[in-house]
Amino acid sequence: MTGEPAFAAAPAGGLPRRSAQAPASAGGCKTTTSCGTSAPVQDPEIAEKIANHPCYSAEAHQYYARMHVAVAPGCNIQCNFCNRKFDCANESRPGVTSTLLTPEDALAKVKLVASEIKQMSVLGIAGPGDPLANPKPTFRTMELVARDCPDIKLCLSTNGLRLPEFVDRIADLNVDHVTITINMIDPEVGERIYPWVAWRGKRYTGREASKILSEQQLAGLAALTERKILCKVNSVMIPGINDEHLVEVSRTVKGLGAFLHNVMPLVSAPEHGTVFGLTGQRGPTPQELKALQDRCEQDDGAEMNMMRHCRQCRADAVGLLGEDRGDEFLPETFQGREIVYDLAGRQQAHEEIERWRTEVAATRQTLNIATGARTPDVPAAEPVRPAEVVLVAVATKGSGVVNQHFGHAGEFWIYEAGPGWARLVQTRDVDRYCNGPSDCDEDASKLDRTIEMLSDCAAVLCSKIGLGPREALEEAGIEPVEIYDLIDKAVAEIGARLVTDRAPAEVGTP
Ligand code: CLF
Ligand code: SF4
Repeated sequence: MTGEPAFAAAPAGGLPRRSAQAPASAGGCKTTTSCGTSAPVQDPEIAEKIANHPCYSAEAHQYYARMHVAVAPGCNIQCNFCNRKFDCANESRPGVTSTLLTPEDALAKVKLVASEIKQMSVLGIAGPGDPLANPKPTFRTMELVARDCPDIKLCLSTNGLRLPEFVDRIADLNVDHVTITINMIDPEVGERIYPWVAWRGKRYTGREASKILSEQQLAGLAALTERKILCKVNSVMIPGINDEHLVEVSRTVKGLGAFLHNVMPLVSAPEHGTVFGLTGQRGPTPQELKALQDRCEQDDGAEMNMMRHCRQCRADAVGLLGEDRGDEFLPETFQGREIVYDLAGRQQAHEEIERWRTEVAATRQTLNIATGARTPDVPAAEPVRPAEVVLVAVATKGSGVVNQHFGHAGEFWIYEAGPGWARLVQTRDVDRYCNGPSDCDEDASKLDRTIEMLSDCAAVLCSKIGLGPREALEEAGIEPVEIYDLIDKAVAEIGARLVTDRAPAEVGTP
Protein backbone atom coordinates (compact mmCIF):
# COMPACT_ATOMS: atom_id res chain seq x y z
CA MET A 1 0.00 0.00 0.00
CA THR A 2 1.13 3.50 -0.63
CA GLY A 3 0.33 6.51 1.47
CA GLU A 4 -1.55 8.14 -1.41
CA PRO A 5 -5.17 8.98 -0.75
CA ALA A 6 -7.51 7.20 -3.10
CA PHE A 7 -9.83 10.17 -3.23
CA ALA A 8 -9.80 13.86 -3.96
CA ALA A 9 -9.24 15.84 -0.79
CA ALA A 10 -11.18 19.01 -0.34
CA PRO A 11 -11.86 21.14 2.68
CA ALA A 12 -15.45 21.21 3.79
CA GLY A 13 -16.55 23.88 6.23
CA GLY A 14 -19.36 21.87 7.74
CA LEU A 15 -17.45 18.65 8.18
CA PRO A 16 -16.17 17.52 11.53
CA ARG A 17 -13.29 19.45 12.97
CA ARG A 18 -11.35 16.24 13.40
CA SER A 19 -11.55 15.80 9.64
CA ALA A 20 -8.30 17.07 8.25
CA GLN A 21 -9.42 16.40 4.72
CA ALA A 22 -12.75 15.22 3.50
CA PRO A 23 -13.78 15.32 -0.08
CA ALA A 24 -16.79 17.26 -1.21
CA SER A 25 -18.42 16.02 -4.33
CA ALA A 26 -21.59 16.09 -6.28
CA GLY A 27 -24.13 13.32 -5.88
CA GLY A 28 -27.29 12.24 -4.18
CA CYS A 29 -27.87 12.63 -0.51
CA LYS A 30 -29.33 9.36 0.55
CA THR A 31 -28.91 8.30 4.10
CA THR A 32 -26.42 5.49 4.45
CA THR A 33 -26.71 4.28 7.92
CA SER A 34 -25.22 1.44 9.79
CA CYS A 35 -25.70 0.67 13.41
CA GLY A 36 -22.65 -0.26 15.38
CA THR A 37 -23.51 -3.88 15.15
CA SER A 38 -23.97 -6.81 12.86
CA ALA A 39 -27.72 -6.55 13.01
CA PRO A 40 -29.74 -5.51 10.05
CA VAL A 41 -31.43 -2.13 10.06
CA GLN A 42 -34.28 -2.74 7.71
CA ASP A 43 -37.00 -0.72 9.35
CA PRO A 44 -36.82 2.67 7.60
CA GLU A 45 -38.16 4.41 10.70
CA ILE A 46 -35.30 3.04 12.80
CA ALA A 47 -32.80 3.69 10.03
CA GLU A 48 -33.89 7.32 9.97
CA LYS A 49 -33.58 7.61 13.74
CA ILE A 50 -30.03 6.33 13.89
CA ALA A 51 -28.81 7.90 10.63
CA ASN A 52 -27.06 10.83 12.26
CA HIS A 53 -26.94 9.75 15.90
CA PRO A 54 -23.27 9.28 16.79
CA CYS A 55 -23.98 6.83 19.63
CA TYR A 56 -26.52 4.63 17.88
CA SER A 57 -24.53 4.34 14.64
CA ALA A 58 -20.81 3.58 14.66
CA GLU A 59 -20.61 4.81 11.11
CA ALA A 60 -22.40 8.08 11.90
CA HIS A 61 -20.04 8.75 14.78
CA GLN A 62 -17.27 9.45 12.30
CA TYR A 63 -19.20 12.46 11.03
CA TYR A 64 -21.77 13.68 13.55
CA ALA A 65 -21.31 15.18 16.98
CA ARG A 66 -23.38 15.31 20.15
CA MET A 67 -23.56 17.72 22.99
CA HIS A 68 -24.76 17.36 26.54
CA VAL A 69 -26.08 20.08 28.80
CA ALA A 70 -25.63 19.61 32.53
CA VAL A 71 -29.01 20.66 33.91
CA ALA A 72 -29.82 17.76 36.26
CA PRO A 73 -27.82 17.81 39.51
CA GLY A 74 -29.63 15.42 41.88
CA CYS A 75 -29.87 11.66 42.01
CA ASN A 76 -32.28 9.23 43.65
CA ILE A 77 -30.06 6.17 43.95
CA GLN A 78 -26.50 5.42 45.01
CA CYS A 79 -24.13 3.38 42.87
CA ASN A 80 -20.91 2.01 44.34
CA PHE A 81 -18.97 3.39 41.38
CA CYS A 82 -20.24 6.94 41.89
CA ASN A 83 -18.99 9.86 43.90
CA ARG A 84 -21.58 12.64 43.89
CA LYS A 85 -18.88 15.29 43.64
CA PHE A 86 -18.55 14.14 40.03
CA ASP A 87 -20.82 13.43 37.05
CA CYS A 88 -23.11 10.41 36.94
CA ALA A 89 -20.80 7.50 36.23
CA ASN A 90 -23.55 5.50 34.54
CA GLU A 91 -22.85 7.37 31.34
CA SER A 92 -19.80 9.47 32.14
CA ARG A 93 -16.16 8.94 32.81
CA PRO A 94 -15.77 9.01 36.60
CA GLY A 95 -13.87 11.87 38.15
CA VAL A 96 -15.08 14.75 35.97
CA THR A 97 -17.27 17.60 37.14
CA SER A 98 -19.54 19.56 34.84
CA THR A 99 -20.79 23.10 35.40
CA LEU A 100 -24.51 23.25 36.06
CA LEU A 101 -26.74 25.30 33.73
CA THR A 102 -30.29 26.63 33.92
CA PRO A 103 -32.61 25.51 31.09
CA GLU A 104 -32.43 29.02 29.57
CA ASP A 105 -28.62 29.03 29.61
CA ALA A 106 -28.65 25.50 28.25
CA LEU A 107 -30.77 26.66 25.31
CA ALA A 108 -28.39 29.53 24.60
CA LYS A 109 -25.47 27.11 24.68
CA VAL A 110 -27.20 24.66 22.36
CA LYS A 111 -27.91 27.43 19.85
CA LEU A 112 -24.33 28.63 19.93
CA VAL A 113 -22.79 25.16 19.64
CA ALA A 114 -25.24 24.16 16.89
CA SER A 115 -24.28 27.17 14.85
CA GLU A 116 -20.54 26.70 15.32
CA ILE A 117 -20.34 22.90 15.18
CA LYS A 118 -22.89 22.28 12.48
CA GLN A 119 -22.47 18.53 12.48
CA MET A 120 -23.81 18.48 16.07
CA SER A 121 -26.99 16.51 15.53
CA VAL A 122 -28.03 15.36 19.00
CA LEU A 123 -28.63 17.02 22.34
CA GLY A 124 -28.34 14.62 25.23
CA ILE A 125 -29.21 15.18 28.87
CA ALA A 126 -27.16 12.80 30.95
CA GLY A 127 -26.55 14.45 34.29
CA PRO A 128 -24.51 15.35 36.20
CA GLY A 129 -27.06 13.44 38.34
CA ASP A 130 -30.09 11.61 36.99
CA PRO A 131 -32.21 13.60 34.51
CA LEU A 132 -35.47 12.06 35.71
CA ALA A 133 -34.64 12.79 39.34
CA ASN A 134 -34.70 16.42 38.10
CA PRO A 135 -37.72 16.39 35.80
CA LYS A 136 -38.41 20.13 35.77
CA PRO A 137 -35.10 21.40 34.39
CA THR A 138 -34.71 18.33 32.18
CA PHE A 139 -38.07 18.68 30.42
CA ARG A 140 -37.96 22.48 30.35
CA THR A 141 -34.63 22.30 28.54
CA MET A 142 -36.03 19.83 26.05
CA GLU A 143 -39.11 21.97 25.42
CA LEU A 144 -36.98 25.02 24.72
CA VAL A 145 -34.64 23.18 22.39
CA ALA A 146 -37.52 21.50 20.52
CA ARG A 147 -39.08 24.96 20.06
CA ASP A 148 -35.98 26.75 18.76
CA CYS A 149 -33.82 24.02 17.20
CA PRO A 150 -36.16 21.80 15.19
CA ASP A 151 -33.44 19.74 13.50
CA ILE A 152 -31.76 18.57 16.71
CA LYS A 153 -32.57 15.10 18.02
CA LEU A 154 -33.33 14.87 21.73
CA CYS A 155 -31.70 12.12 23.78
CA LEU A 156 -32.00 11.22 27.43
CA SER A 157 -30.00 8.98 29.71
CA THR A 158 -31.40 7.77 33.02
CA ASN A 159 -30.97 5.25 35.80
CA GLY A 160 -34.61 4.36 35.11
CA LEU A 161 -36.00 4.52 38.65
CA ARG A 162 -38.67 7.07 37.72
CA LEU A 163 -38.91 6.15 34.06
CA PRO A 164 -42.44 4.63 34.00
CA GLU A 165 -44.04 7.81 35.33
CA PHE A 166 -42.42 9.94 32.60
CA VAL A 167 -42.88 7.78 29.53
CA ASP A 168 -45.83 9.82 28.22
CA ARG A 169 -43.98 13.07 28.76
CA ILE A 170 -40.96 11.69 26.90
CA ALA A 171 -43.17 10.58 24.01
CA ASP A 172 -45.00 13.93 23.90
CA LEU A 173 -41.70 15.76 23.61
CA ASN A 174 -40.67 13.59 20.64
CA VAL A 175 -37.61 12.32 22.45
CA ASP A 176 -36.41 9.70 20.01
CA HIS A 177 -33.67 8.05 22.04
CA VAL A 178 -33.54 6.98 25.65
CA THR A 179 -30.68 5.24 27.43
CA ILE A 180 -31.34 3.28 30.62
CA THR A 181 -28.45 2.05 32.70
CA ILE A 182 -29.18 -1.51 33.72
CA ASN A 183 -26.34 -3.17 35.57
CA MET A 184 -28.34 -6.15 36.79
CA ILE A 185 -31.71 -7.82 36.67
CA ASP A 186 -31.06 -9.94 39.76
CA PRO A 187 -31.32 -8.16 43.15
CA GLU A 188 -28.66 -10.49 44.54
CA VAL A 189 -26.21 -9.00 42.08
CA GLY A 190 -27.74 -5.57 42.56
CA GLU A 191 -27.13 -5.38 46.29
CA ARG A 192 -23.40 -5.43 45.58
CA ILE A 193 -23.76 -2.43 43.26
CA TYR A 194 -26.47 -0.27 44.87
CA PRO A 195 -26.34 0.47 48.61
CA TRP A 196 -29.65 2.37 48.52
CA VAL A 197 -32.51 3.63 46.40
CA ALA A 198 -34.81 6.56 47.30
CA TRP A 199 -38.31 5.58 46.24
CA ARG A 200 -41.59 7.37 46.99
CA GLY A 201 -40.24 9.24 49.96
CA LYS A 202 -38.46 6.29 51.54
CA ARG A 203 -34.91 5.03 51.39
CA TYR A 204 -34.57 1.32 50.61
CA THR A 205 -31.43 -0.78 51.07
CA GLY A 206 -30.25 -4.31 50.35
CA ARG A 207 -32.02 -6.57 47.87
CA GLU A 208 -35.27 -4.68 48.23
CA ALA A 209 -33.63 -1.56 46.80
CA SER A 210 -32.32 -3.41 43.76
CA LYS A 211 -35.63 -5.18 43.25
CA ILE A 212 -37.49 -1.87 43.05
CA LEU A 213 -34.88 -0.38 40.76
CA SER A 214 -34.85 -3.36 38.42
CA GLU A 215 -38.65 -3.54 38.19
CA GLN A 216 -38.88 0.15 37.38
CA GLN A 217 -36.12 -0.06 34.77
CA LEU A 218 -37.65 -3.00 32.94
CA ALA A 219 -41.19 -1.59 33.10
CA GLY A 220 -39.89 1.74 31.74
CA LEU A 221 -38.00 0.02 28.94
CA ALA A 222 -41.06 -1.99 27.89
CA ALA A 223 -43.27 1.11 27.93
CA LEU A 224 -40.82 3.08 25.80
CA THR A 225 -40.32 0.40 23.18
CA GLU A 226 -44.08 -0.05 22.97
CA ARG A 227 -44.19 3.60 21.89
CA LYS A 228 -41.43 2.94 19.34
CA ILE A 229 -38.92 5.10 21.18
CA LEU A 230 -35.46 3.76 20.43
CA CYS A 231 -33.81 2.47 23.59
CA LYS A 232 -30.21 1.77 24.40
CA VAL A 233 -29.15 0.01 27.58
CA ASN A 234 -25.88 0.93 29.23
CA SER A 235 -24.24 -1.51 31.62
CA VAL A 236 -21.10 -0.98 33.65
CA MET A 237 -18.99 -4.15 33.57
CA ILE A 238 -17.73 -4.89 37.08
CA PRO A 239 -15.47 -7.97 37.06
CA GLY A 240 -16.48 -10.56 39.65
CA ILE A 241 -19.80 -8.83 40.33
CA ASN A 242 -21.92 -8.57 37.19
CA ASP A 243 -19.66 -9.59 34.30
CA GLU A 244 -21.09 -13.10 33.92
CA HIS A 245 -24.58 -11.77 34.59
CA LEU A 246 -24.53 -9.16 31.79
CA VAL A 247 -25.21 -11.72 29.05
CA GLU A 248 -28.49 -12.43 30.82
CA VAL A 249 -29.15 -8.70 31.08
CA SER A 250 -28.51 -8.40 27.35
CA ARG A 251 -30.94 -11.21 26.60
CA THR A 252 -33.62 -9.70 28.83
CA VAL A 253 -33.44 -6.16 27.48
CA LYS A 254 -33.42 -7.46 23.94
CA GLY A 255 -36.60 -9.35 24.73
CA LEU A 256 -38.16 -6.09 25.91
CA GLY A 257 -37.28 -4.36 22.65
CA ALA A 258 -34.03 -2.53 23.45
CA PHE A 259 -32.22 -1.68 20.23
CA LEU A 260 -28.65 -1.49 21.45
CA HIS A 261 -26.58 -2.61 24.43
CA ASN A 262 -23.55 -0.63 25.53
CA VAL A 263 -21.34 -2.52 27.97
CA MET A 264 -18.88 -0.04 29.41
CA PRO A 265 -15.85 -0.75 31.58
CA LEU A 266 -15.88 0.14 35.26
CA VAL A 267 -13.35 2.94 35.71
CA SER A 268 -12.29 2.80 39.29
CA ALA A 269 -9.50 4.64 41.07
CA PRO A 270 -9.00 5.41 44.79
CA GLU A 271 -8.77 9.17 44.03
CA HIS A 272 -12.35 9.13 42.72
CA GLY A 273 -13.46 8.38 46.28
CA THR A 274 -16.06 5.81 45.25
CA VAL A 275 -16.81 2.63 47.21
CA PHE A 276 -15.32 0.52 44.41
CA GLY A 277 -12.33 2.84 44.08
CA LEU A 278 -11.59 2.65 47.79
CA THR A 279 -12.10 -1.11 48.07
CA GLY A 280 -9.80 -1.85 45.13
CA GLN A 281 -12.51 -3.20 42.81
CA ARG A 282 -10.81 -3.37 39.45
CA GLY A 283 -12.26 -2.60 36.06
CA PRO A 284 -11.98 -4.97 33.08
CA THR A 285 -9.12 -4.97 30.60
CA PRO A 286 -10.01 -4.00 27.02
CA GLN A 287 -9.68 -7.65 26.07
CA GLU A 288 -12.11 -8.76 28.81
CA LEU A 289 -14.54 -6.07 27.75
CA LYS A 290 -14.41 -7.14 24.12
CA ALA A 291 -14.84 -10.80 25.06
CA LEU A 292 -18.02 -9.97 27.00
CA GLN A 293 -19.36 -7.75 24.20
CA ASP A 294 -18.68 -10.59 21.78
CA ARG A 295 -20.54 -13.04 24.01
CA CYS A 296 -23.58 -10.78 24.25
CA GLU A 297 -23.59 -10.52 20.48
CA GLN A 298 -23.11 -14.16 19.58
CA ASP A 299 -25.93 -16.53 18.91
CA ASP A 300 -25.12 -18.64 21.96
CA GLY A 301 -25.26 -15.43 24.00
CA ALA A 302 -27.99 -12.85 23.57
CA GLU A 303 -27.64 -12.06 19.85
CA MET A 304 -27.86 -8.44 20.87
CA ASN A 305 -26.73 -5.36 18.94
CA MET A 306 -23.67 -4.12 20.80
CA MET A 307 -22.32 -0.58 20.86
CA ARG A 308 -18.54 -0.65 20.60
CA HIS A 309 -17.56 2.99 20.36
CA CYS A 310 -18.76 4.60 23.61
CA ARG A 311 -16.36 7.15 25.11
CA GLN A 312 -18.06 7.56 28.50
CA CYS A 313 -18.44 11.27 27.91
CA ARG A 314 -19.01 13.93 30.54
CA ALA A 315 -22.35 15.55 31.33
CA ASP A 316 -21.35 18.71 29.46
CA ALA A 317 -19.49 17.05 26.57
CA VAL A 318 -19.38 18.89 23.23
CA GLY A 319 -18.12 17.61 19.88
CA LEU A 320 -17.47 14.34 18.14
CA LEU A 321 -17.31 11.34 20.45
CA GLY A 322 -13.76 11.14 21.67
CA GLU A 323 -13.11 14.86 21.50
CA ASP A 324 -14.13 17.49 23.99
CA ARG A 325 -14.62 21.03 22.77
CA GLY A 326 -16.32 22.20 25.94
CA ASP A 327 -13.60 24.76 26.62
CA GLU A 328 -14.67 26.71 23.55
CA PHE A 329 -18.15 27.26 25.00
CA LEU A 330 -17.66 28.64 28.49
CA PRO A 331 -20.67 30.43 30.06
CA GLU A 332 -19.40 33.90 29.06
CA THR A 333 -19.71 32.91 25.39
CA PHE A 334 -23.49 32.33 25.55
CA GLN A 335 -24.96 33.67 28.80
CA GLY A 336 -27.18 36.71 28.19
CA ARG A 337 -26.42 36.73 24.46
CA GLU A 338 -29.00 36.75 21.70
CA ILE A 339 -27.88 33.86 19.50
CA VAL A 340 -29.30 33.36 16.02
CA TYR A 341 -29.89 29.73 15.13
CA ASP A 342 -28.32 29.01 11.75
CA LEU A 343 -30.76 26.36 10.47
CA ALA A 344 -29.98 26.89 6.78
CA GLY A 345 -26.23 26.68 7.40
CA ARG A 346 -26.71 23.48 9.36
CA GLN A 347 -28.81 21.88 6.66
CA GLN A 348 -26.17 22.71 4.08
CA ALA A 349 -23.41 21.21 6.24
CA HIS A 350 -25.40 18.03 6.79
CA GLU A 351 -26.02 17.69 3.06
CA GLU A 352 -22.29 17.94 2.49
CA ILE A 353 -21.61 15.24 5.08
CA GLU A 354 -24.21 12.99 3.50
CA ARG A 355 -22.62 13.40 0.08
CA TRP A 356 -19.27 12.29 1.49
CA ARG A 357 -20.86 9.37 3.33
CA THR A 358 -22.49 8.29 0.09
CA GLU A 359 -19.11 8.29 -1.61
CA VAL A 360 -17.50 6.29 1.16
CA ALA A 361 -20.36 3.78 1.05
CA ALA A 362 -20.01 3.52 -2.73
CA THR A 363 -16.30 2.79 -2.36
CA ARG A 364 -17.06 0.08 0.18
CA GLN A 365 -19.58 -1.43 -2.16
CA THR A 366 -17.25 -1.33 -5.17
CA LEU A 367 -14.50 -3.02 -3.18
CA ASN A 368 -16.98 -5.41 -1.60
CA ILE A 369 -16.06 -4.52 1.96
CA ALA A 370 -18.42 -5.38 4.80
CA THR A 371 -18.31 -3.56 8.12
CA GLY A 372 -20.47 -5.90 10.11
CA ALA A 373 -23.36 -3.51 9.71
CA ARG A 374 -26.09 -3.32 7.12
CA THR A 375 -27.07 -0.17 5.34
CA PRO A 376 -30.80 0.35 5.00
CA ASP A 377 -30.49 1.05 1.31
CA VAL A 378 -28.85 -2.34 0.67
CA PRO A 379 -30.71 -4.60 3.10
CA ALA A 380 -30.11 -7.70 1.02
CA ALA A 381 -26.37 -7.74 1.60
CA GLU A 382 -25.57 -10.01 4.52
CA PRO A 383 -22.40 -8.99 6.32
CA VAL A 384 -20.10 -11.99 6.13
CA ARG A 385 -17.29 -12.20 8.66
CA PRO A 386 -14.35 -14.08 7.20
CA ALA A 387 -13.25 -17.16 9.11
CA GLU A 388 -9.87 -15.57 9.73
CA VAL A 389 -9.43 -12.03 10.98
CA VAL A 390 -6.80 -10.04 12.86
CA LEU A 391 -7.11 -6.93 14.99
CA VAL A 392 -5.60 -3.70 13.71
CA ALA A 393 -5.48 -0.29 15.39
CA VAL A 394 -6.27 2.91 13.49
CA ALA A 395 -5.29 6.51 14.25
CA THR A 396 -7.96 8.84 12.92
CA LYS A 397 -9.35 12.31 13.36
CA GLY A 398 -12.67 11.21 11.85
CA SER A 399 -14.49 11.39 8.49
CA GLY A 400 -13.72 7.75 7.76
CA VAL A 401 -10.06 8.38 6.93
CA VAL A 402 -6.76 7.16 8.42
CA ASN A 403 -5.44 10.67 8.92
CA GLN A 404 -3.64 10.96 12.25
CA HIS A 405 -0.01 10.80 13.32
CA PHE A 406 0.70 7.86 15.64
CA GLY A 407 2.10 10.10 18.36
CA HIS A 408 -0.80 12.54 18.23
CA ALA A 409 -3.47 9.91 18.78
CA GLY A 410 -5.28 10.10 22.13
CA GLU A 411 -7.21 6.98 21.19
CA PHE A 412 -7.01 4.17 18.68
CA TRP A 413 -9.93 2.56 16.90
CA ILE A 414 -9.64 -1.22 16.96
CA TYR A 415 -10.89 -3.05 13.88
CA GLU A 416 -11.36 -6.67 12.99
CA ALA A 417 -9.58 -6.88 9.66
CA GLY A 418 -9.63 -9.52 6.96
CA PRO A 419 -10.42 -10.03 3.29
CA GLY A 420 -13.40 -7.77 2.53
CA TRP A 421 -13.91 -7.09 6.24
CA ALA A 422 -13.39 -3.93 8.30
CA ARG A 423 -15.36 -3.90 11.49
CA LEU A 424 -14.94 -1.41 14.34
CA VAL A 425 -14.97 -3.41 17.57
CA GLN A 426 -13.56 -1.05 20.18
CA THR A 427 -11.90 2.27 20.87
CA ARG A 428 -9.01 2.45 23.31
CA ASP A 429 -7.64 5.50 25.06
CA VAL A 430 -3.90 6.00 25.22
CA ASP A 431 -1.72 8.78 26.57
CA ARG A 432 -0.88 11.01 23.67
CA TYR A 433 2.88 10.78 24.00
CA CYS A 434 3.91 13.30 21.36
CA ASN A 435 2.97 16.93 21.87
CA GLY A 436 5.16 18.27 19.12
CA PRO A 437 8.51 17.79 17.43
CA SER A 438 10.47 18.47 20.64
CA ASP A 439 9.20 15.40 22.53
CA CYS A 440 7.94 13.22 19.73
CA ASP A 441 10.30 10.31 20.18
CA GLU A 442 11.09 10.75 23.85
CA ASP A 443 8.51 9.62 26.35
CA ALA A 444 9.34 5.94 26.50
CA SER A 445 6.99 5.09 29.35
CA LYS A 446 3.94 6.52 27.57
CA LEU A 447 4.99 4.70 24.43
CA ASP A 448 5.34 1.46 26.40
CA ARG A 449 1.82 1.90 27.77
CA THR A 450 0.47 2.53 24.29
CA ILE A 451 2.15 -0.59 22.95
CA GLU A 452 0.83 -2.61 25.88
CA MET A 453 -2.67 -1.30 25.12
CA LEU A 454 -2.31 -2.44 21.49
CA SER A 455 -0.56 -5.72 22.27
CA ASP A 456 -3.28 -7.88 20.69
CA CYS A 457 -3.16 -5.94 17.40
CA ALA A 458 -1.27 -7.17 14.37
CA ALA A 459 -0.76 -3.70 12.88
CA VAL A 460 -1.22 -0.01 13.56
CA LEU A 461 -2.43 2.22 10.72
CA CYS A 462 -1.57 5.89 10.95
CA SER A 463 -0.73 8.78 8.62
CA LYS A 464 2.81 9.15 10.03
CA ILE A 465 5.03 7.58 12.66
CA GLY A 466 8.46 8.48 14.06
CA LEU A 467 11.46 6.17 13.95
CA GLY A 468 11.50 5.40 17.70
CA PRO A 469 7.90 4.25 17.97
CA ARG A 470 8.19 2.42 14.65
CA GLU A 471 11.05 0.31 15.98
CA ALA A 472 9.35 -0.24 19.34
CA LEU A 473 6.17 -1.45 17.64
CA GLU A 474 8.12 -3.78 15.37
CA GLU A 475 9.94 -5.19 18.36
CA ALA A 476 6.57 -5.89 19.99
CA GLY A 477 5.44 -7.75 16.87
CA ILE A 478 3.02 -5.01 15.74
CA GLU A 479 3.46 -3.79 12.19
CA PRO A 480 3.41 0.00 11.80
CA VAL A 481 1.73 1.02 8.54
CA GLU A 482 1.93 4.59 7.29
CA ILE A 483 -1.08 5.23 5.11
CA TYR A 484 -3.55 7.96 4.21
CA ASP A 485 -6.71 6.35 2.90
CA LEU A 486 -10.29 5.44 3.71
CA ILE A 487 -10.29 3.43 6.91
CA ASP A 488 -12.51 0.64 5.64
CA LYS A 489 -10.43 0.19 2.50
CA ALA A 490 -7.09 0.31 4.31
CA VAL A 491 -8.23 -2.03 7.08
CA ALA A 492 -9.67 -4.63 4.69
CA GLU A 493 -6.65 -4.57 2.39
CA ILE A 494 -4.06 -4.74 5.13
CA GLY A 495 -6.14 -7.29 7.02
CA ALA A 496 -6.25 -9.51 3.93
CA ARG A 497 -2.47 -9.34 3.59
CA LEU A 498 -1.86 -10.04 7.27
CA VAL A 499 -4.23 -12.99 7.32
CA THR A 500 -2.49 -14.44 4.27
CA ASP A 501 1.01 -13.74 5.59
CA ARG A 502 0.53 -15.17 9.04
CA ALA A 503 0.99 -18.82 9.83
CA PRO A 504 -2.38 -20.56 10.15
CA ALA A 505 -1.83 -21.28 13.83
CA GLU A 506 -1.54 -17.57 14.60
CA VAL A 507 -4.76 -16.56 12.96
CA GLY A 508 -8.19 -16.95 14.43
CA THR A 509 -10.81 -15.12 16.35
CA PRO A 510 -9.09 -12.37 18.33
FE1 CLF B 1 -25.45 11.56 25.05
FE2 CLF B 1 -25.88 9.12 25.68
FE3 CLF B 1 -27.52 10.33 24.09
FE4 CLF B 1 -25.13 9.67 23.26
S1 CLF B 1 -23.64 9.87 24.98
S2 CLF B 1 -27.19 10.86 26.18
S3 CLF B 1 -26.76 8.26 23.86
S4 CLF B 1 -26.10 11.66 23.00
FE5 CLF B 1 -22.76 8.04 23.67
FE6 CLF B 1 -21.28 9.32 25.36
FE7 CLF B 1 -21.31 6.68 25.34
FE8 CLF B 1 -23.36 8.00 26.15
S5 CLF B 1 -20.58 7.98 23.75
S6 CLF B 1 -21.40 8.03 27.10
S7 CLF B 1 -23.36 6.27 24.77
FE1 SF4 C 1 -24.17 8.44 40.54
FE2 SF4 C 1 -25.47 8.23 38.24
FE3 SF4 C 1 -25.52 6.21 40.02
FE4 SF4 C 1 -26.84 8.48 40.50
S1 SF4 C 1 -27.27 7.01 38.86
S2 SF4 C 1 -25.52 7.36 41.94
S3 SF4 C 1 -25.45 10.03 39.64
S4 SF4 C 1 -23.72 6.94 38.90
